[in-house]
Amino acid sequence: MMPSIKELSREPELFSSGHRACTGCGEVLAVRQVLLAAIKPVACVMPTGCLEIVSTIYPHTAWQVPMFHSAFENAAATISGMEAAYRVLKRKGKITEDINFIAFGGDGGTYDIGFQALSGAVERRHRFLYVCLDNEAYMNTGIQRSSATPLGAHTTTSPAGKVKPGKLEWRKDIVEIMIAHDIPYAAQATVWNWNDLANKVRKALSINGPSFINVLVPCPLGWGYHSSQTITLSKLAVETCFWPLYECENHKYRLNYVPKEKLPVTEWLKLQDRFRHLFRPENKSLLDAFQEEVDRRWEQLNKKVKCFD
Ligand SMILES: Cc1ncc(C[n+]2csc(CCOP(=O)(O)OP(=O)(O)O)c2C)c(N)n1
Ligand code: SF4
Repeated sequence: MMPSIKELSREPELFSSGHRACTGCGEVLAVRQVLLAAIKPVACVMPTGCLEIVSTIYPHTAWQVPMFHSAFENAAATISGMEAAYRVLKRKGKITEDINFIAFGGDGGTYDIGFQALSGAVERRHRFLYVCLDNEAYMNTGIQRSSATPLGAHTTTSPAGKVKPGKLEWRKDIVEIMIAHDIPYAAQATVWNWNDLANKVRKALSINGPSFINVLVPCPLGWGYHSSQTITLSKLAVETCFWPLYECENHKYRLNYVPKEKLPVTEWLKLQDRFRHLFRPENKSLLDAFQEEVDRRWEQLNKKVKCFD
């Protein structure tokens, strides 16, 4: 069932080149990987955000599958409506194909503004996969903090300077919140480990109900790094345990990758301009707090894996 690279290499690219994303954009890599792995046919929804702006500049489109652009706040409500209409048409025999529904939302459109639509759609048990493209800020409108932005990050609405040392709060744990909805499948992935992401997409789409995958998508512009380092940064997020690769399937947690040696989180932070100020002596306590929180969450996740085994 799980796709090999040989199998994926034979699949057509359903998100075509010629879009206008920055070089090294993690969002675009994630969409390509998800669409390659998905069982076709698929129909997609995408709210406002970088992905929409770079992929659908009229009269062009990078989407080679049906894609509905929803408002910022209602991607999950839109895909619920599409899925409900599909079920009715299928029951009446007007559609015979099995169609998979996928929504792609940025972290702003998922953790914050589209959250109530997502919560409602999951509670109603629509059959769809929601992929959050988490670049940890509202990138499209100029890098504002979202509830996915990590502690200490410099953004235009949490600027690091004399008044504040960047964002003062830790990020919201959206995967846990989805698990608390009793969702049958929720997972965390990156663009570095394509195999893991492809497996998760296949698994999510095989489930008769809602599923959620949170994909870390580095953003060269918003994070402040060279565009050649997108994969390095998504790998370091995992190797430092800032972004563990795990899934929760029917209440059972599973770690999909355990780093051979857990690297200090500074290895990930030091490559990004948004965290540069944390390395000044006066911000050492914030850097320590960051590491402590990563350690605490990693230990807690490991306990959940054991306890729900
Ligand atoms: C209700 C509403 N509020 C604000 C906006 C303006 N807006 C458009 S895109 C965007 C940021 C999107 O951020 P995110 O969802 O994280 O996606 P990213 O651009 O980072 O991929 C904002 C605030 C809007 N279109 N609709
Ligand atoms: S700003 Fe970031 S998310 Fe937006 S297109 Fe550029 S790299 Fe991608």
